[in-house]
Amino acid sequence: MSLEEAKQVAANYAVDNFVFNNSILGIGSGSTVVYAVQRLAERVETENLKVTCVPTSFQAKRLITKHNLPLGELDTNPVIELTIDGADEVDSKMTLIKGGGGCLLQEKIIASCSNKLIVIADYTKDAKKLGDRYKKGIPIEVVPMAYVPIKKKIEAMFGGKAKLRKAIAKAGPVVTDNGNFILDWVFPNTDFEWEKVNQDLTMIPGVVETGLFVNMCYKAFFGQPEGHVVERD
Ligand code: DER
Repeated sequence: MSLEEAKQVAANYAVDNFVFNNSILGIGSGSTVVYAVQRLAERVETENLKVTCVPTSFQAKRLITKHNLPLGELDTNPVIELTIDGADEVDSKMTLIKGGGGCLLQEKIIASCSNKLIVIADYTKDAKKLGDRYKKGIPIEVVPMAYVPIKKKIEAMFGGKAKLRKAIAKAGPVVTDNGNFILDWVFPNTDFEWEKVNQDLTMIPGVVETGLFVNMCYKAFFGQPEGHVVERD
């Protein structure tokens, strides 16, 4: 089974087993969630399922409207039953690294307004320790005017290297949906207490949010090469 098929089997499992009629859903960002929205659209079509979908990014909003799913927003739907989202890595304590797609701020806001956050991913995201598999570092969204002092503070406080995320199809840095920059902090191989690290990082003036999701994930589903799904919680 390919990685894409592994993503799809995880996405289908989550949508088929955790999405119920009249749900307010948070829709995450990235490539795995695309399969979840496709499956959701199939269920709406075949079962006349009633759902409202609250996006976590420009990409998620486009995905929802592309599939003619009812679009919601936090103003009118401040409490979300279930958010389905991807992740860059999940450790043994269910701490997530998110933000590989640059959408971590709205993803974390929506996750914080959700009764349950379910992560869907392929088997390469399942790790014992953060950093075992995902080597690009923890994404940290920062106010552009402060990215250099923030970078220096992070490196002084925790070691490693915090790199400004460069755009591919544009000269200069990636600019998020919220108009900010992203520093990818490649951290040293240390047994960090991630809840404390997350708190310390967010206390740095100019840090908007981190891609560390601590104690936020209800369950994670990993599609396997053999075609089945492994569930962790
Ligand atoms: O940016 C994000 O947080 C995405 O959810 C990312 O972590 C997962 O993206 P993928 O499904 O394309 O691997």
